Amino acid sequence: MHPLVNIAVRAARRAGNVILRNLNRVDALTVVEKGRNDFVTEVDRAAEAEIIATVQRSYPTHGFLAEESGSTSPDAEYVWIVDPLDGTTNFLHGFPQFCVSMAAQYRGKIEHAVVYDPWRQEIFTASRGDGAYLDGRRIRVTKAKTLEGTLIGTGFPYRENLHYLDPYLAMFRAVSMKAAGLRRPGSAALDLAYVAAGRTDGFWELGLSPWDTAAGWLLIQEAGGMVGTLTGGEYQLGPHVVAGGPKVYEALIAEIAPHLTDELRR
Ligand code: 2AM
Ligand code: CA
Repeated sequence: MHPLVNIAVRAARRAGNVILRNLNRVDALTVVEKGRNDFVTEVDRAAEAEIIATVQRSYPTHGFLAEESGSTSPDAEYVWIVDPLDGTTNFLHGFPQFCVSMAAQYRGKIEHAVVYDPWRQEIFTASRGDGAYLDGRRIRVTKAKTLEGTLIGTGFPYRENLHYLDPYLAMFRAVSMKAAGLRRPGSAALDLAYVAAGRTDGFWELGLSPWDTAAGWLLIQEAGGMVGTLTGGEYQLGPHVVAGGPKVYEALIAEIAPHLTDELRR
């Protein structure tokens, strides 16, 4: 395992421990809505601080792009793209589907990825050119040739992405006519890791952030899959993402493309 991945695994496990420790406290706080939201921010921040401190202890010059603290030393050779708690809504409800996501960029290119599911204690890792792994065992995307019989992950638009709901529902209708099933687990980084592991055949979602997709992107590429834009263009950490094994990826683009608005095409 590459030394950077080793450190990232350590950091992600520590963040995961922060998250799990606080999961019990969420139950006690379900009464006050505002309190709950503040509390999540607190957990996010604590997990993120743990990650940054762990990486910086070994690599003091590395920069970060993290969901809570934003961008620090963006011009550093190595920049970590970090989501300390992906699946916040799930976490808040005690719905056990959330993760820690970390990707290491070297001169702008993602080279290493770690996604950690603290509930199941599953660790997904990848380094460019070295394959993708789940708990140290090699993983691969599925070999499905068409959407028939496939299980496809997705995410519904919400909050500031609600204006995508109509085109999204048209895509949803088209894909559900062909696939065996659709799932909306609620943690994009983990959803992408599941594509890499062959647990789902493909995935698409609109309106994501770089820290939701950076690690999953490399995991899927190293697992033999494809990640791209809604028009099948090269993915560059933009908000809309389609992913899958090569054939399923193409099939998803074919179902999605007819429903794109001008905004979604960009
Ligand atoms: P989060 O839990 O870290 O917020 C669920 O659809 C996925 O979308 C999750 O990975 C979630 O990450 C992400 N997400 C939630 N709110 C978002 C927003 N306003 N913009 C972009 N992504 C969001
Ligand atoms: Ca996220």
